[in-house]
Amino acid sequence: NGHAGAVLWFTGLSGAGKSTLALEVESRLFARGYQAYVLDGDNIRGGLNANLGFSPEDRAENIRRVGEVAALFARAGMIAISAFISPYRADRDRARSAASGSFREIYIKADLETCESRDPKGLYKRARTGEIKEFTGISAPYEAPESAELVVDTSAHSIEECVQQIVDYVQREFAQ
Ligand code: GGZ
Repeated sequence: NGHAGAVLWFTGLSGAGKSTLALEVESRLFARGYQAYVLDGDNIRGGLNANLGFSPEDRAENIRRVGEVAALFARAGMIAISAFISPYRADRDRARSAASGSFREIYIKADLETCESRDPKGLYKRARTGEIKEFTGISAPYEAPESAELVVDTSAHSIEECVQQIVDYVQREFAQ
């Protein structure tokens, strides 16, 4: 484990590709000898953050806890890959402060129309009818990053191209 610890903080809309890219980047990095681990809704919202929903306050608390956990992973020498919408700039900035110098914000960018047309779980449809309230991009805000270290556009590039872009970036920033 010759590399320094780091936090790769993915942010983007539901359906932008955060989890897909995070899991693929994790396995590519692992194959190159990095210790990488994905934090996402699947392993955080079911357990540590099971008491939180999607109000602005709960999202802030969700991101605060994830930011602290990701910082601990980095201090343990790992590459933590966080894949949450994290819609509020102030919450992302707080996560950055928690991890200090090892934090890199990666904007997984896709326009709302693209995300809504993908709609893999039918959530946008349910948000449009009002069945799901406070849905990011429809009835809740998303504050796009203004100075992300890396922007990956999944509506313009294939998954494979996006994965490669991120892995190349990590190898440049956090050499073995
Ligand atoms: C946004 C929601 C909502 C609402 C449920 N708004 O695409 P998904 O389904 O699989 O991932 C989304 C996930 C968002 O959770 P996060 O922890 O990443 O959000 S945040 O960072 O804002 O705390 C989506 C699903 O949960 N989901 N309700 N109202 N996404």
